[in-house]
Amino acid sequence: DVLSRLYIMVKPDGVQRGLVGEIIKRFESKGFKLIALKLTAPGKAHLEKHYADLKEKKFFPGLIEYMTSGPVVAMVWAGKNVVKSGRVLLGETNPLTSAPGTIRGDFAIDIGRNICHGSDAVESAEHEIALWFPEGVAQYDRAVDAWIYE
Ligand code: DAT
Ligand code: MG
Repeated sequence: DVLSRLYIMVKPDGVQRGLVGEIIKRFESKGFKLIALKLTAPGKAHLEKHYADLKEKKFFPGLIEYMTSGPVVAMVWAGKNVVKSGRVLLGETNPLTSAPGTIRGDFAIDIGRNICHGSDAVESAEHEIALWFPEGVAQYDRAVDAWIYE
């Protein structure tokens, strides 16, 4: 993992429930660097691409319907081990087994309303970043990095 990039998406329920700031805050406070951010409402075809590996699952149609029910907030975070670390911040797929202190553990109940997406590996993250940010991401230095990384 080491220096990598992570695709995070506040799902329609997270946006509706006013949890965008809360989710951004957790990644910001941790020390990760925000390199892309947008509110967007893509159609069915785009979300079917995003969740292509789940298209045989019985919950797939419901998942796509939910994901197209309102705008999402798409973002890219960069940092050391950001994929592994991001999955920890997010919690388990099922909020029921997500520890308190995690995003899903603190703010969600149902698996089909788990408020936030996070890439599960470095390769899928890069694939998702290309899908959601074809325009590219920002590149900038942060003076504070010297106080986050040894
Ligand atoms: P994650 O979002 O933790 O990476 P995933 O990639 O396996 O989990 O699934 C994507 C989303 O699909 C997940 O956030 C919620 C939904 N989902 C997964 N398993 C499900 C299930 N058994 N029933 C209903 N929805 C499910
Ligand atoms: Mg996944």
